Amino acid sequence: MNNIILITGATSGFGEAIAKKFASNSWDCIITGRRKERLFSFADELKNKFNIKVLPLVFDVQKRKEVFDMLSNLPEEWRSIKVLVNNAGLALGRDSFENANLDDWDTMLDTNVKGLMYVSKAIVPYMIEKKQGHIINIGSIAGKEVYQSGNGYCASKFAVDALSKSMRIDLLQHKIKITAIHPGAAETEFSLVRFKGDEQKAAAMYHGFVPLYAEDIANIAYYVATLPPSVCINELTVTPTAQANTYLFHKE
Ligand code: NDP
Ligand code: 8X3
Repeated sequence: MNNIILITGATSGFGEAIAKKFASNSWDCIITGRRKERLFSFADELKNKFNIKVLPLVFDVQKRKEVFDMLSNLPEEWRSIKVLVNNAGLALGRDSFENANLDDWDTMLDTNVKGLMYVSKAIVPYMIEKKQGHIINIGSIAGKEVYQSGNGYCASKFAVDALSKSMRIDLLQHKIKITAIHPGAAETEFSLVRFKGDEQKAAAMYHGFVPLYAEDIANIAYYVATLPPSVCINELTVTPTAQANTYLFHKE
């Protein structure tokens, strides 16, 4: 029987790359996202290319009922989830505190924090029952140090850092590993979403240096997930070589 991984937010960026990485190593994948067409065609691609089983589930991690309706009663053959990657998330806007949009704050906190909590709460019972499990939370360097006009996004990712530490303590007795991966600047759809479709603004984020790519994070996720059962990487912060912290880049 293949190992099973569940990845939230697998319709683009890190989530998509993580699914490909694990699928190419014969893991069966539960993949989620809101964009149904993309998710289903990606599921077909994974099945055809890697000859694995894929369960695509369309739901919004912000919606508590949807999360539990989808995940609480998984078919028996999908319940032995070995790895959960809490990846679905976003930034919206980059405005100074006094100008920030309240709806953007709500969406970021509901998605990045409450969504991660709901999904984890729905999946942990399967892990407890099987006495195995590894939860990988995708945080951010923005959850380790703040930056100008990062207010709501930074708060949401600091919460992911806190939750990762808290889950590690509470779930220790169940032998569930918790790893937080905190990436720096990575070229995905992230900035396009943050700047609400403004392609020029999004592209400008990555001018003058080589950013991280989704595959870099996928390789790291695969490495931490395939260490011996007795070894857990608690957290790691990974940046492009050209990035020293949240605001200092060496651009050429
Ligand atoms: P992308 O925008 O490429 O991917 C985000 C994914 O999250 C999509 O699959 C999207 O799917 C999903 N998603 C967003 N909101 C929801 C929701 N409400 N319900 C379900 N799924 C949702 O960005 P990244 O791959 O870069 O981002 C992935 C994670 O990495 C995020 O948590 C982000 O904060 C974090 N991160 C990104 C960095 C970067 O520089 N790119 C750096 C550090 C951390 P869909 O729209 O189909 O629902
Ligand atoms: C994404 C990285 O620095 O743009 O989490 O916030 S940053």
